[in-house]
Amino acid sequence: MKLYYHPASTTSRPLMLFAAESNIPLEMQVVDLFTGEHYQPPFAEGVNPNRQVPVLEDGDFRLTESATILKYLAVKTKSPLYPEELKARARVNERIDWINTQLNRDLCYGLVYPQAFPHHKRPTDEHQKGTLAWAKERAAGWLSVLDKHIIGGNDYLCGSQITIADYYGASFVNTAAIIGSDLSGYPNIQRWLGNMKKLKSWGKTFEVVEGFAASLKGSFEKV
Ligand SMILES: N[C@@H](CCC(=O)N[C@@H](CS)C(=O)NCC(=O)O)C(=O)O
Repeated sequence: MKLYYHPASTTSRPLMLFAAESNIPLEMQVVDLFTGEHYQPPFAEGVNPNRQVPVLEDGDFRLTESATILKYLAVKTKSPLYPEELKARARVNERIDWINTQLNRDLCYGLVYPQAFPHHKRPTDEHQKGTLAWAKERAAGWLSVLDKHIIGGNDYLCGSQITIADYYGASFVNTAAIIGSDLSGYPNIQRWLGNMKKLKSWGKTFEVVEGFAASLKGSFEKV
């Protein structure tokens, strides 16, 4: 199987981490988002007209959407990190959907990316300021739900056992570090991320995005 990805991509890192930790042999093909390779043929025309990573190819079967790819890899490898029991699996799916549709929209697309990536910056200062203010308030609300209700006293997003939802969520939540937030207002999230950072492949998976974050200058609106 071949994975098109970029290590600075939030949606690629859960797959990188899961494949590395689970010893899934993937042919790893970097698509250089920083030089716009994803806007050029053959990627843009042939591989993914959405012009985004990640993309998985399993023979002639091609799959986009990070959450779908993560579940596909987990099922294909019969991973214990994606429990088969109906309700346990539904809980994992619920967490992944929540991360992808709620937190991602306001924390990543609303607050972090417009400050970190020039092509996400809004066209005027007023527009940028309004976008950040809107997203900051909502991201704080989602983080509070995550901290108090989803994680609470648990070690992981679905209870005491690590699942693919943790692999997925950790990449998205950790984007706060790009804008210099240590999430100190959210002790349960900090503890959970601390658990995830103990995975042996965490350092290698996150080193590029950490380097990118360190290269950013200026002050940021933070959560
Ligand atoms: N819904 C897609 C979103 C993928 C996505 O947002 N990819 C970003 C990197 S994290 C990308 O390729 N961006 C290209 C760009 O911003 O030009 C998924 O979950 O796979």
